[in-house]
Amino acid sequence: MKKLVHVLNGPNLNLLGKRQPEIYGRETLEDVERLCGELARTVGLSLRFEQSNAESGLIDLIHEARGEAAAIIINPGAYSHTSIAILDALNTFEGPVIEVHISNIHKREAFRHHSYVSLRADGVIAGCGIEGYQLALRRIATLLAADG
Ligand code: CA2
Repeated sequence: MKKLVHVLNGPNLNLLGKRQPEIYGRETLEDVERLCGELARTVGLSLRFEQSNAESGLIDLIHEARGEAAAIIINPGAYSHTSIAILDALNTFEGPVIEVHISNIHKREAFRHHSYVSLRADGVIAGCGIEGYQLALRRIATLLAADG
């Protein structure tokens, strides 16, 4: 039975590839899902790929992951910088968590430099474009393989 990884995306990421390509690139969230799906097959993992524009929606998805996922990859969008509630939800999840940011948040406005989610994340990837999701999935595959 393949282990399941939840890939969760926060607010406005449904617009990926449709606005601000100079920051976020030209690929869409559907492209990200396809690329992650291909890599998941290669490394022997199953994926559930989700996006929510709502803080409560992301929290509900994290709660669902508690019951079914071995690991979470999350790009919480702007909630990274504001949401203690999402941090609290992630703290109830027992498996590995990798935080992804498409842009390099440390090269941007000061308010993006801090992430509450990083207090829980086992790894953080920023500034690698959408490739960051694949890097995160590779890291998850390593961590889950080590876990047995
Ligand atoms: O770099 C990232 O992945 C971010 O998590 C993206 C968030 C931003 O608030 C974080 O500081 C960094 C914004 C997501 C908005 O996504 C869009 C994508 C395309 C067009 C417009 C928005």
